[in-house]
Amino acid sequence: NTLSRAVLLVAPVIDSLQARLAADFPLFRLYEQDDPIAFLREQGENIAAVVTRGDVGVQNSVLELLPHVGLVAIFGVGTDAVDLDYARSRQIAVSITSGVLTNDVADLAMGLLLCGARQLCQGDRFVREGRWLNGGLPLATQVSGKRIGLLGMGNIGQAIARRAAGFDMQVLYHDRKPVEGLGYQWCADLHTLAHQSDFLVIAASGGEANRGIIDASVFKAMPAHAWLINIARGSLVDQQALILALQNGVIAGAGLDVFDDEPHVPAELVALENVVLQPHVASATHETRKKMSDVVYANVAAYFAGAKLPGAIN
Ligand code: 8YV
Repeated sequence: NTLSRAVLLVAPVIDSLQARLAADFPLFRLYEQDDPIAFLREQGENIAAVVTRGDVGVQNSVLELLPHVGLVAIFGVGTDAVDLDYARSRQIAVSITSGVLTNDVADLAMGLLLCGARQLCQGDRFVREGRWLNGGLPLATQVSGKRIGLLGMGNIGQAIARRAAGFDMQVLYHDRKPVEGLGYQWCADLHTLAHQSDFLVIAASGGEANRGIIDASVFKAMPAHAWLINIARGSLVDQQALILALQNGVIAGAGLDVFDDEPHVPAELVALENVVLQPHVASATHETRKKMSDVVYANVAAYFAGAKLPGAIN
């Protein structure tokens, strides 16, 4: 029965991956259904694997209607939108695309940091709007030699730290415990890190445990000249507190690739000159999205072949 090999795509992923999956498996697209619940009630028992994105995940209410599902393959590394305890209780494997997007995400973190501190977007607008003819751009903030504080020292945090070292930056970090074999200075608590950072960069996982940990008290601990960079998840930041901190000069600026309620970005953030905004694109390069697709496909194929999953996390 071929339908027992059906794959459910919860949210759109890159076309080439959809085409590959559709060529080899019956593929259902949940996001195209007018009535997703009615669709799941009808087709749910045929679905053996779910493919979704890191930023979307899959709700338990969907998994509950898939009695035979055994895999959730995530296009991305974030597992915050999947209830891992529930998946474990149902013996549903969860796979991610670890490793392949690390460099791109670290590149974008440095890009946001440089763009913010060196006013690259302002400079671009300044030239395009013909304002150069009437004088120069206000002075920017130096990056080289400054202190970068990383919240999270996993693969992505370490890749950012290596890049920052190339800018002669002093690297500090906070994580649950010091990461062995790294020469960077570990701070036992987030507020100490915030206090000592010229650039505070969030490279930690989302999820309930970290929800809103970058709050008003953290902004208060940061120096007034400091920048916040977030390439992780919007949920880690109290977005309203960030807006207030930016409006009131509590911190100097922010470079953000992720938000609370994507793709909605509050008008208050859009109105601020000292904010650099990106539409969640840290892993969005041709090269990396191709590798992510290959990993997702490999996990789905391995699952149906009864083989070991290359990206399993549980
Ligand atoms: C992607 C991500 O943007 O890895 C993640 O968790 O958030 C990103 O790589 C997303 O999963 C795909 O759109």
